[in-house]
Amino acid sequence: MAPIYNHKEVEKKWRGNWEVKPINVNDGKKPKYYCLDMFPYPSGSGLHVGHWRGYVISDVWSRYKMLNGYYIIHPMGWDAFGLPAENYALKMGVHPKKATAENVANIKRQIKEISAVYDWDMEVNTTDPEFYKWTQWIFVKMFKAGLAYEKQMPINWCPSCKTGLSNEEVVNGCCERCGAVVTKKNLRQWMLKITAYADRLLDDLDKLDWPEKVKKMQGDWIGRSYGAEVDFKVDGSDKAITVYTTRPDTLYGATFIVLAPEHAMAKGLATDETKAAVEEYIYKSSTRSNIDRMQGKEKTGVFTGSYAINPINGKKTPIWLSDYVLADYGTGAIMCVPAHDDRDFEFATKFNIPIIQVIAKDGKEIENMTEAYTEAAGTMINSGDWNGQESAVLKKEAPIMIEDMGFGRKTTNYKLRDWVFSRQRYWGEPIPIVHCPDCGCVAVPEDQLPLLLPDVESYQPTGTGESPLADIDEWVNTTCPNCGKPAKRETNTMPQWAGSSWYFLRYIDNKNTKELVNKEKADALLPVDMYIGGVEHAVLHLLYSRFYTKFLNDIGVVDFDEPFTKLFNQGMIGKDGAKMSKSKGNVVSPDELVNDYGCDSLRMYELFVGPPELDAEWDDRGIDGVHRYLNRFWNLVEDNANSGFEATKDMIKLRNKMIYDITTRLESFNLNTVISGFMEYNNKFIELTRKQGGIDKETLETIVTLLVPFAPHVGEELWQVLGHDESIFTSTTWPQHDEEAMKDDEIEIAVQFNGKAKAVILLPVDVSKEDAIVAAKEALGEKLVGTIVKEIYVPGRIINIVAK
Ligand code: ANZ
Ligand code: ZN
Repeated sequence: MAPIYNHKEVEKKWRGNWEVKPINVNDGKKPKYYCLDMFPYPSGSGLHVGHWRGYVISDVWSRYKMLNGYYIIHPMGWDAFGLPAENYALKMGVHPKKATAENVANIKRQIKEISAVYDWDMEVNTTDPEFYKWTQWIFVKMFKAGLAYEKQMPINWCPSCKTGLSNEEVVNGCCERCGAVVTKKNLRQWMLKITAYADRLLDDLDKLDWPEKVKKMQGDWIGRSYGAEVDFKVDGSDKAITVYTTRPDTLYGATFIVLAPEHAMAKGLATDETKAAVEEYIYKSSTRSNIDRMQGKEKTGVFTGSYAINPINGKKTPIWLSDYVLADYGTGAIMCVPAHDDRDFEFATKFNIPIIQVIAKDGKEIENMTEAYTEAAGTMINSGDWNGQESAVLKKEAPIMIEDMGFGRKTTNYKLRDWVFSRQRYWGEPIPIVHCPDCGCVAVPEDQLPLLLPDVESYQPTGTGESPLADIDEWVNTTCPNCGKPAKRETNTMPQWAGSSWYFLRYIDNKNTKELVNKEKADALLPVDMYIGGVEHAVLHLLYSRFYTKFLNDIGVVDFDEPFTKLFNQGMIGKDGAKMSKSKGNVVSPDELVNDYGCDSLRMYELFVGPPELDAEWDDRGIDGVHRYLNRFWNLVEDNANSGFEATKDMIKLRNKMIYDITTRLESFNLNTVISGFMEYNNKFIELTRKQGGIDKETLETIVTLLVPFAPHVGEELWQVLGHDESIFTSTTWPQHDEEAMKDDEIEIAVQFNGKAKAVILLPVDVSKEDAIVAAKEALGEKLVGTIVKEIYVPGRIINIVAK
């Protein structure tokens, strides 16, 4: 009697074996394959079954690539600086350093339960000085390249986290981390000039094998638009207002001008009569949050009392202020064309401003406009010399015409803003800058990095706009690296994204004290071939990483300019209809499931719950089915391992079909159907084995190999049962299917009578038309009535007999 499947024994044994003899070794001959997980931040709540999902997907993929002859780079590390770690530490009342170390140890233990082939020699931790030395080094390089600069500006401020935030960190007007409503605060900031890379970040999306959805999100975020700036002279003054428009073709329809309340000219346009109202409006807008302004139900605004001259026809147009115009986009001023823009239409209707239609669908003017005509298609009307032109054509030509006429110029605009890079918090990389009264901002010399984060007693955020570091006099007071005079250190720290923007480069050379990464190693092992993680990073982390990589490419650190060739976003696991999270109390811990069913069963069940790219609802009960399957598979192999049975044609056929099906599903990431495929094929093998009295060893070896990326412990154990001493990963390769052997001798063919399906018959693959018709008629029997007028045979598919 063969031994029964005992997951605890098997898993313990193979984990031990893999430690002693690693299965993924770089012999310098194999091609590399870099499969990367988005590294976790070590939170205190630990891993749940939702976290497992992504790690299982990446491990299955890594092991599959190993069996395809690759040396796998499959590292893991900790994104441990920043708000999440610090907020947790504050809540628990422990120093972030201590909390982080504890959490890392805990999560590492939990991750090891997955039995992924991580190379722990490559581990990195963003809070390790040897790591953040290079995070600071990149900043210094950017500073020297003019890409890191100081600026006093109103920035997004989270009153709960008591820190500034980047635009990307503000989601629907709220803090991405804690959900508090974000306000504005005027602060001195460090900025990174990501806008200098806007075009490359946009254009290079084309070369990425990423989900279209994510590429679109990045594209929209960068938001390049082509249009024109048009100068409107202010009536009775020598000043002009420059507006930005993507629709210069509608210039004849511009019946008013609107400035953002923050616009530098806003106050000055007021007349004696309007002064009070204008100032009140400006003040009121400054107290409204951006989200309020964007989503405000009704348009508000105030007439300044001044007029501008539309340069194309010399008409006087009133100048208004309204907060639906954003101060920091375009020029902060717009020309309003109510006939063809929804917001302008609403505004004009509310304030009784004339509406002039300039684009007409079939050349016909709309009698009673009840809404804006927003399509760009149509011919120009009410537009002087432009009448009769196609608006779509004019839209492209107008910027140049305006340039020629001398009142504007062609321009490109981006939604992307420079990156607010400083945080007024303790738990981050100190920004390596010294402020000298004589020399200004001076970078800490590269050979003095890392600039260590000092230990402090009080790391609570101050809320004053200063980081807690500002309180440590002996740290703040230093000398200027340039002139040696007394100077002060920068006390802001970097945002949590600083380390994660480049960590994937460091894994492969994590102990290098001289360089960020050795050039030869980088050439051999980078970039990342497959990146797996959640879709929540579609803009933030992925955009920042692309920016950093392009910069490091520009300064010669790496010779590629895109970090992640392929991207896969796994869906989230939910429970009771909600995202799994500790605060919702719906967390399912893997611990008990691993104990009861084993790691292999849980790995397979994680994939079985649904298409990996979609969200899925967790139900513990399903794991039982996977576990039963593994037991049946185990018994099939154990019972027949040494039977000495010869391969039969049927068995070879079934084996090849399985290779084909599993491989194609795996290649297209249909991982849930891989698991259901295992179950279906297993039943077929059991049935056929019963029928023919046994199963041959090559078939057993094949099906064990197909399973091993998914259930590595069971796979390894059964490989040994089949008589192998070496690990399956080092002693075999992924099976290839044989097209010929897969072919069926007989195929199912549908029989139709007068086009209606009547029967299905089994015929030899190479049956002649005559024989097929004879068989079909036989199958139809009494259903065949009338005089036959046509006999159609579509080889291998359908026979249709037509009668009258
Ligand atoms: C005239 C016009 C006529 C416009 C029309 C649109 C339709 P994107 O694609 O987003 O670049 N705009 C310009 N600056 C703005 C600001 N700071 N705040 C709010 N809106 C602003 O859109 C550019 C269009 O949005 C511009 O073209 C401008 O309105 C508006 F039938 O100008 B348009
Ligand atoms: Zn100095």
